[in-house]
Amino acid sequence: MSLSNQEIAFLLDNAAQKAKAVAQVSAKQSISIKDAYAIQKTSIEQRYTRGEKLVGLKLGFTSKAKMEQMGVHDMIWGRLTNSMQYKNGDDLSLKKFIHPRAEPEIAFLIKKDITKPITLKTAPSVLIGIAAAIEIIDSRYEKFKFSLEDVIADNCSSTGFVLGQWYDPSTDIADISMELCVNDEVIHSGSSAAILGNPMQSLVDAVRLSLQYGEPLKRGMVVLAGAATPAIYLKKGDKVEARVKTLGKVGLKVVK
Ligand code: OOG
Ligand code: MG
Repeated sequence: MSLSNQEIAFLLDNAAQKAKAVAQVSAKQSISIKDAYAIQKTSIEQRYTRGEKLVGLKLGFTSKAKMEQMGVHDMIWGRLTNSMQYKNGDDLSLKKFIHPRAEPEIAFLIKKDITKPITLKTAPSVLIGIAAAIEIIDSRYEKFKFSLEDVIADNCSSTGFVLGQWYDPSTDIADISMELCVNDEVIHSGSSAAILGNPMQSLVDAVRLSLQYGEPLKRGMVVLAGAATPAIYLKKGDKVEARVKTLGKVGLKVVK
């Protein structure tokens, strides 16, 4: 028997809350992209009923490196809530997660409520700042395996993020080096240009999607551009850091 969208939404929310993986939904029943976004919405609404607040959006699969690592082919978007945010340098306890991974990102801080599409040229005018970031992703599916529809329903694996210092929106981020380091060793490196040719394009797309889905970006919200490199699994004792040229460093310490 197939599950309703609401049942899938509750299943995924529960899996996240209990840090216990569930079977891939698409292995048993087919869901459309439209269903998947509806499931994500219902699942995140469960968080709102527990007092969490929407604080931004994330884009995923905006680089070839990420699409290849996860075997999917299209850009996706998910929601960020206040409970997902860590402070730079915080401890990250493995207990809260199933099989967490980290990836280096670029974040944008929105200056005004955005009611119409923007372009690469006008993008900096809607921003307060740009920062280096790390996203923590933790698929609620066993073995971190999913279809595009599965991962959309699962809020695009989003589970945490940490932001570095904000820099001026005019900072040139089109082609800057991005490194993911563990205990000061560079594990993955790439260029921000791997993100849609320019991570600013992620912001343009985030605005387009937010308008399309009727949840426009508001002043104070954060947008994560999507990773330029593959993600890495986290282990106890790891000091994980993103180092982004001109945007500095941001990191977390992984504890039990
Ligand atoms: C899905 C999330 C992808 C990114 O930056 O591309 C993503 C996943 O890899 O589990 O966040
Ligand atoms: Mg990401």
